[in-house]
Amino acid sequence: MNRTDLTLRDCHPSREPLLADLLAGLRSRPKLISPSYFYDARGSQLFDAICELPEYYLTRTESAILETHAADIARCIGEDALLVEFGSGASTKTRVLLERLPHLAAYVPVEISRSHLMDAAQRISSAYPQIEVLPVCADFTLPFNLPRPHRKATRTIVFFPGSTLGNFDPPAAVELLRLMSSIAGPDGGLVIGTDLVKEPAILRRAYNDTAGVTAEFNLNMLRRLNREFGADFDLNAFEHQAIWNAADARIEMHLISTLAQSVTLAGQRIEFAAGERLVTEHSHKYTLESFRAQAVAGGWTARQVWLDDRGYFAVHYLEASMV
Ligand code: AVJ
Repeated sequence: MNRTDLTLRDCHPSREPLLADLLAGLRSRPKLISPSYFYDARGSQLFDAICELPEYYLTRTESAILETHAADIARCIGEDALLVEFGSGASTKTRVLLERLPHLAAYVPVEISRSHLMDAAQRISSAYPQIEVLPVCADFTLPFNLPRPHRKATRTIVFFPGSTLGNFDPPAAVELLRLMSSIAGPDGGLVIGTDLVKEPAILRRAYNDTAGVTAEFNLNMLRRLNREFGADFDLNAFEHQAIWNAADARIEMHLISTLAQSVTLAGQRIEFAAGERLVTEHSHKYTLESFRAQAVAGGWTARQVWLDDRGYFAVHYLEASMV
């Protein structure tokens, strides 16, 4: 199959609401930027490098769980399903499931970065020629329509690995889980990865690596704002910080302004006090119970869970709740 055989469903949002959200965040207290801004081309590369760091156990641990339990997970998904991956990126983790699901009706990667999406869709489609690949370019936090596969699907399964749910504060996480349940429908299923609460030192290390890649990843957000929104952030005047907020069970990534300064973004002036923080990410950590409670609120019932030996990470299988 060549590239032109893949039809893209394009629901990419326009720039205007993005800019309005961005400015609103920079005017709030504390100042906030959505972690979705991390993932430009360089940010995506830095994130890939983070996944290889000795301190960053998440990716490695989740992949091992998926590999060890692939047969069980595939059994939960069932044959002839439509597999919809939210924030599919390079679709790396999906392969272990696709290996076990030769009868899948179709694989639908949903990804905001069009180039990442089309590259990955192309590679998956060459590696699994018997599986129909239907890429959707969309912001997965907003409703989008599923493409229709050639072969009728028995049910829809949402795949959301990576503990990306942790980037959403509880109300937004519940809203996203609801959106997933409305997309999956009444017989739908969800396979989702969640990072677990553990020894704070282990969590802090994972976001404060000695090689400084996470710091680079965090600061790269400012570089992106400079390039894409005509901002003038001085990257030398901000410092990476990652703290464990025990009360809210989350790692918070901040950029600390090392001095009083004013920054211009899209023609708007933004003042920073010395030591003021810009919050770039919340990464919530769950217990099995805290996740299940959130899932119930989002319209899902937990059916299965798989953990690694150390109990660092969980992959859950859930089914849409009866309403
Ligand atoms: C992709 C959201 C799961 O929260 O661990 C990695 C992103 N941030 N290092 C995470 C991230 C800093 C990551 N998620």
